[in-house]
Amino acid sequence: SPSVSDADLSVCDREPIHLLGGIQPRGVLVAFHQDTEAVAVVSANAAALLGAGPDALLGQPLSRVLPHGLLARVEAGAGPGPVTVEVSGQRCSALLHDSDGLRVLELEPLTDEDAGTSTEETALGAVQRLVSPLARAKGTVALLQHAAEAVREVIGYDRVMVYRFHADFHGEVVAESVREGVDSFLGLHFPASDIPVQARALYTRHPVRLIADVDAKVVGLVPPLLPGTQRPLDLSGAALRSVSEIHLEYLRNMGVGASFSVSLLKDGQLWGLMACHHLTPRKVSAARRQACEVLARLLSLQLAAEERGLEAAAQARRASLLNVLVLPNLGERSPARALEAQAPLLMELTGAHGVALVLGASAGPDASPLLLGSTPSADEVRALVAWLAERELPDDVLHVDRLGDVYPPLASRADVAAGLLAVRLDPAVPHFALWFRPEVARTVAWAGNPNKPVRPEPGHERLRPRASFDVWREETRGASQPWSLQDLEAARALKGALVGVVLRHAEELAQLSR
Ligand code: BLA
Repeated sequence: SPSVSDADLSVCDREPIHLLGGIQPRGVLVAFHQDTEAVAVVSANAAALLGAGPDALLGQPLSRVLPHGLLARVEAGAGPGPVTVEVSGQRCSALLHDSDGLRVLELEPLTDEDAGTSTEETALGAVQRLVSPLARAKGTVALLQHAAEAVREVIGYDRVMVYRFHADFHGEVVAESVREGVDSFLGLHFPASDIPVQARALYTRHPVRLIADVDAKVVGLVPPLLPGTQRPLDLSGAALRSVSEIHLEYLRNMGVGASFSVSLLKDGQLWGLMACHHLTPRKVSAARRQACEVLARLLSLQLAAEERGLEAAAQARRASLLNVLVLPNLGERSPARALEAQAPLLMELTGAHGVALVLGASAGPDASPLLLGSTPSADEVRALVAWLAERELPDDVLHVDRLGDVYPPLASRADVAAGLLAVRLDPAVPHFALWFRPEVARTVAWAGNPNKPVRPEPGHERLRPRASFDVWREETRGASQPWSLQDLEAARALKGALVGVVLRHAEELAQLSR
């Protein structure tokens, strides 16, 4: 089996993807000094558009290299958006940004599809197409679905996904639009290492990237290192930036010919990506990319608002759950029976798959705990409670997402009890409410093999992206989804309510569980 260690994966996190010193061949890059306009760096393919190669161009004032007035037009262009210009008889989009103290101009010839209309028209048309369905969408899922469909219409890709990060930065495809006959990735989960930490940081600052052809040959920069820094030109903000070879291999392994992605931010944090695949190489013009960026910004704002609404709704739901759970019990002759009947609510309260209530004399050595949903056996729960009773529990709560690490007797029961949220209900006697969660690997559909399996060839020591999946599976083995602050709050609130019930009915409970 492929052997990929954590060390290999930390290499991924360290690859300086903004300093790879190359561009994709779909355009030409020229960096020049702001004051003198002297060309300082140029891509090796410059002759294709500029009529002369790096040797002839370096040190020349850019105004002598470019058609008359072109640079002024680009500089006058509105903000960071693309401007359409004509260079060597080809209509191109021009983008300008600053890096390493230089101005960086990127020229990309337009495809026939886009050459007929102005950049502004293309962008405006796309934005209109993208925005109007958003305004009509009700609810987050519908919103994301509309966004995926609209983006697919604008860029013409085979598969457009909304990829959402979880707290541990592994991700899930939560909405998708695919061309008929193309495999769906909807609902699949991918490990955090598929989009390493420096890539996530870069994508937070620069929201759009296009890999128009995963097999395109990288074009080098001349000179390869800047004299001042002795490093390649920083391409963080460059649209033509070439990408990590590891990632290209990953895309090829998935059967993808082109990849385009746009960041979704919430309160300045990376919330997810619109991740788009075409099965064969396909360009997306700068204008269409910009339109998608506008969509992503609007979507992000709307998502943040929806999320706040959802959080409020979830709060309200928990509060009403507590009322349903507790109110009848207060007058109820048989609170344990009442709780049993409400098992689904009790589990929903904390998002658990099982609950054990150890109340009254059920905590005694021979009594049976009340077990609801997927839990360890009564004997295992009794032993666990005996262990818990000996422990100092800050605030009367223990929550772990790897129970097996702190309590080895249940290490082999990650199928039901990888996660434990325990609340001690009474300081004097060992009364507990215990919520259980199974290990993550059992609760999510992970994408170990979304398309083609990757078998490392013998003697091939390089890290294979799909092999990272096995590492993740190892990492998540024995671990549940972590308990959220809201889960803990809900458990504490239930404790407050249950304590009253327990005290009132201790005697009756004791009889019941005998
Ligand atoms: C980048 N990885 C990315 C990107 C995506 C993914 C979307 C952004 C670049 C792009 O738009 O293609 C991952 N793509 C996915 C996922 C899905 C998808 C999860 O469509 C699911 C549907 N990748 C690995 C491993 C490494 C790795 C093991 O699997 C490291 C060794 C690296 N991924 C990696 C790197 C980048 C990346 C370095 C940055 C590429 C760049 O921008 O230069």
